[in-house]
Amino acid sequence: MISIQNQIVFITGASSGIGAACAKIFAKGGAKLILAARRLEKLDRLANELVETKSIASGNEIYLLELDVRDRPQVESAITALPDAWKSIDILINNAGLSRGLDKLHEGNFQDWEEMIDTNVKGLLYMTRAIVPGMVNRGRGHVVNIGSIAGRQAYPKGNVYCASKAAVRAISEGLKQDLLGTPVRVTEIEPGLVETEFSNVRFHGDAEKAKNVYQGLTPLTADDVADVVYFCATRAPHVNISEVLLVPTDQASATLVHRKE
Ligand code: NDP
Ligand code: 8X3
Repeated sequence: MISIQNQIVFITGASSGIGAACAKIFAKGGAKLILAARRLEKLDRLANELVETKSIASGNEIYLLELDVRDRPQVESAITALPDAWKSIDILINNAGLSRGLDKLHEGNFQDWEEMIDTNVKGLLYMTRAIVPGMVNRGRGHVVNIGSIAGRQAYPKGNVYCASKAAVRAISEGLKQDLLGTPVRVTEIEPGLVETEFSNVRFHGDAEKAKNVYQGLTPLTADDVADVVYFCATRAPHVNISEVLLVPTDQASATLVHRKE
């Protein structure tokens, strides 16, 4: 196991769910955190909590970025404008992502499609393109992409979300190949059902529908996923965990779950 102490960890989508849980576990390990999302007030609250709970030594160990990963010029200028002390990013966690809608493809909503593809695929690419060259030049780095079980197996009405996560899988594999010969590592984490704001966002704020997704089963928590991300990031430098599929015990595949009556 390697220490995460003083490593600079950039987490996209840190305002909620898996990203926020990653912030907490990496803070406890002594990392310096760059936390990015569109909702700056939620990042502020998380940063205060990390300082108050002494998970992090001081506010100086956290850098907050109001960032929409879909906006390429914004991504590029945010990375370029990082203060010198924050430029040498060691770990990039490409976590920002979302699903929108659960509709048959031929009845799908264009805006939902564009939001998913722009965030889950293009946003992840923009972040990777902006940060990985520095990792290659410095001869150290690790990219952790949050994919999904949905990237391995499509499910009814999941169509475009599943396609976006299949793209994350292919991009992760391609990046690993392209970085061969450098010390930069690439990991893709593919969770099954995790109870976060995910379903609430998918159903455009319909809390009842969101709750039903996890009805009768014990889903993963964001902390369960963050724990695995942390495990991957703390292996010895010669160890690259390329892919991890983690599901609740109540889930066997993207379409097969066990629910109590
Ligand atoms: P949440 O909705 O709780 O968190 C999503 C995060 O992504 C939020 O912090 C949100 O921040 C951020 N985000 C969304 N769009 C953008 C954007 N354009 N720019 C910057 N940040 C953005 O869901 P999860 O924690 O569950 O999701 C995290 C990742 O995990 C996603 O990639 C998701 O696809 C994946 N995943 C989730 C699973 C689940 O069952 N929950 C299972 C498998 C994978 P803000 O709105 O403030 O910008
Ligand atoms: C999130 C898991 O099965 O809801 O990627 O698509 S699922």
